[in-house]
Amino acid sequence: PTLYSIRMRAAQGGPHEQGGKHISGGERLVQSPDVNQAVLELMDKASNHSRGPFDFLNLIVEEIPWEELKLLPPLPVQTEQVASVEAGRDLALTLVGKCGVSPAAGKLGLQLIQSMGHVRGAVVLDAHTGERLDDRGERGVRVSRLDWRPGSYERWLDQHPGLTNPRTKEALALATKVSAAPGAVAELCWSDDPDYVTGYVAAPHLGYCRITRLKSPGEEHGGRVFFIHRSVDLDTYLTFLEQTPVWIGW
Ligand code: PML
Repeated sequence: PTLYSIRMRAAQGGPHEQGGKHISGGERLVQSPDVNQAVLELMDKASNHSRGPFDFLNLIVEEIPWEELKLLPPLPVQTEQVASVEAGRDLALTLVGKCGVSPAAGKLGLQLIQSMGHVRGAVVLDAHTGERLDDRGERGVRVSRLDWRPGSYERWLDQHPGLTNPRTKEALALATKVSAAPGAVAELCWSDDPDYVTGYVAAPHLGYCRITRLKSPGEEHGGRVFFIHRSVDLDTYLTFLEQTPVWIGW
């Protein structure tokens, strides 16, 4: 079979480039017999999004050489129950700190996500100073060309029966790729979905640490921050996130 990357992004008010508001995005990496099904699932994802309806949808299907594909096992997962948003954010700061993010950079990361509108992608920050390092502006950095290896998510779910939410499926795959990037220090994320308040900190040695409250219900701000070592070559880092095809699994 042939390997294909499928990317979807949907907006309202025209294409993103012409000021349309971002509604939904999705990434798949599947073999030729599964392309139709994956396209349908991405269309469903865009159509059922709470921010919808969209009036513009962009879909790209492109062949990927098999020899470029990397296989990464998913990060280990744990869930920390916290009693309040404050406790959740304090814990997030402590965790990113353990991974090598300075207190100042950690606080900047929290503030940034707290103020993010409907940014499509992530923001890359220097783990030491908190300075923004990517040049992607409003658009942010989009992690692309990743998916679970066929059968692996089902195996993972057998071992984690409580974690059936599709958000966890997607976020764990993404965080696993982000943690494997050269220079990665830690990632901090919570959703911009006003009904979903669980977020996470992920990092190479920490794993994927879910935190049950990182924002208040009804809050529409959310997004992702990637903390990295300043010494890493930014082009190498971004090329890995945007271009290197990765299957999550075994
Ligand atoms: C989790 O439940 O594992 C956290 C998922 C965060 C999802 C972020 C998003 O979908 O925007």
